Amino acid sequence: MIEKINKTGDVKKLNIQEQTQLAEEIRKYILEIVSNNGGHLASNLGVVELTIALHTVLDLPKDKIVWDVGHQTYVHKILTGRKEALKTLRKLEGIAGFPKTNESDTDCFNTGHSSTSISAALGMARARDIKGENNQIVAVIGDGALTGGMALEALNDAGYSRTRLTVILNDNEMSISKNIGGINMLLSKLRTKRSYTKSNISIKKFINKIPLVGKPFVKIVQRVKRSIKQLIIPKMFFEDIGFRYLGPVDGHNIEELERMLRISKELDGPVLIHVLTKKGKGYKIAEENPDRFHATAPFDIETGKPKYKKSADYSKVFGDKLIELANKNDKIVTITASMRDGTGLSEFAKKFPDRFFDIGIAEQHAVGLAAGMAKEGVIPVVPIYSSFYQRAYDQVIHDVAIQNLPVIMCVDRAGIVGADGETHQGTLDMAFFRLVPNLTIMAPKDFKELEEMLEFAINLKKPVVIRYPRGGEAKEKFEKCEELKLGKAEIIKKGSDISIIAIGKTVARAKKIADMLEKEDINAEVINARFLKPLDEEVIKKSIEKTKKVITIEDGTTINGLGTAVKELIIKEKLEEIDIQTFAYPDEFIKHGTVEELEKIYHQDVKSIINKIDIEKIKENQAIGENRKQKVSTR
Ligand SMILES: Cc1ncc(C[n+]2csc(CCOP(=O)(O)OP(=O)(O)O)c2C)c(N)n1
Repeated sequence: MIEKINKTGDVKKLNIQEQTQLAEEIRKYILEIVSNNGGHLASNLGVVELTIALHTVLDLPKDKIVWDVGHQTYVHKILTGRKEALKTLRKLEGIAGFPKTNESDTDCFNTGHSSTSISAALGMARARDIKGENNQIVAVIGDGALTGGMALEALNDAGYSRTRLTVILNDNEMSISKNIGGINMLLSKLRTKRSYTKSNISIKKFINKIPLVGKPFVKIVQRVKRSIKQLIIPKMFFEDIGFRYLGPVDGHNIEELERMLRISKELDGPVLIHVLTKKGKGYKIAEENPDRFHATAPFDIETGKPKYKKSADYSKVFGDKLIELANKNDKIVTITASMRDGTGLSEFAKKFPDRFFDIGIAEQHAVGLAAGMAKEGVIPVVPIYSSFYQRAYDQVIHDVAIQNLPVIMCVDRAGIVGADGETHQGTLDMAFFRLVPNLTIMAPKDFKELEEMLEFAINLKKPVVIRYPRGGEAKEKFEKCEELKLGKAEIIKKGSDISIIAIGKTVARAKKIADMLEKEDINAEVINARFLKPLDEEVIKKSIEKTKKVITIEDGTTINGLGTAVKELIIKEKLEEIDIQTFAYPDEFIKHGTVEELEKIYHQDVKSIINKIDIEKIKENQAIGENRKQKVSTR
């Protein structure tokens, strides 16, 4: 059947049996690709039938599907003319792992972060109504994403406004790990009920039989109707806030799904279809380990084992050190916004279940909650990926920084993350955190320094940001390490020809560049800034005054990072005749590719940086310096 799927709409030509067979073939196809390229497996295997049904009932691109998070769109991509191209999934210049409007007109809205789909779909529905058009707008959102504040804000607005819109709640009981929280409790009650469309019809029949005599009786009947509904569907949350609730429906039964979608098409106002799916469906190993196969590196299909050995990474070092510190200090707690494993907290969660809080995909709440805890003397450590910290910016400012509360904000996946692309790159955090008064901002050059920074942050009793990258530490080893002091940089290597100032993972690059320059008889001074804020102005100024030539290297944006801070220092201190080059990512969104590929493309790798250093000029300056020295000594 998959041979017959070449362009948008081809799936409509298949009957239910053929579509059922297609579902199995698509599963195999996706399994093959993800086992080679890595990617989001379990969520995609779970939505095969749902996506087939959506594409059968809707007319894309006239009708629109907004996919929440967007990690589950591989099936959608196969059904919209990208079957062959999907083999390049997540590769540089290949198909993106998330919806991209520039990839296909059937990708109506870019996503990557959670809980945005209902707002965007409602916006499109309102625009449709303003323009007087009549197309279908559908948001597909998971039960995990429904725990995010933005989704709840949108439900509130959509239900009240009565705008025509379909929300498909793809309920697989999982976020990345098991879904938890009050919304999940509500859904678990609904999951076990008979399909509401069936019971709804019998309620109607029953009520229609009651004779209506006078106004008071109408009120009584309405109340009776409501309480009968409450009896049959215990928590009519969605109906109560203005949605028509349909379901629950078996998300692996294409016929049933198509029937529900057709019903929803006929209804006016907002409709929510509750679809029950299984994460990892059809691949037993993923069904049994849906969290491990949520997002996976390349793996062997037979065994499910990763193809390449994973080495220690910053998240694990962070998690292990946190356990060590928590053993000594029972005030330390940690909060995750649904990223227990990704942020290295699995062991902590097992060891200290009462001091571990998974609060759903709710970064704003995570930081607000931490602020409350810190106010009352508990020490909250909040690891969140860099790009997801964007969500909690106001909480960092309003709840934490203004009150100078000691919350330790650990920014995981800082810098370039690679294959997940522009929505997930962590290049902006230094720029946006640097703006915030009262924050101390640090970045470690290696694992050991991360451990030291974490301990230091816990003792500092102030709001602290520690940013560290995805993956492992660089190959460069640093023998000795200066003691960590607030606002103090570390001089890794003394030199007189050029100052190389770096922060975080780029310190290793700075060291390598200095080693290479040494071969050209250029003596570089290498400074590990350690603190973006407060910057060690004293050490940096002294070095720049000596060398007159400085380069900065950072895995952030050119705007408002280390390079900017050093330039500001040069201006403030009126340092004259300084030649400065800053290496950082340009003012643009960085697409997907491997970290190494992107570093090369954006000229951030060692070779590109060396190529941009004017070695001849440094040698000229050396010669001038030598002449001056000689003149002084002969005088
Ligand atoms: C703001 C934000 N925080 C965290 C994530 C990481 N993340 C990606 S998918 C996911 C779980 C989504 O669960 P659900 O919506 O139920 O979809 P499923 O994968 O189960 O189909 C999380 C936490 C994200 N994409 N965006």
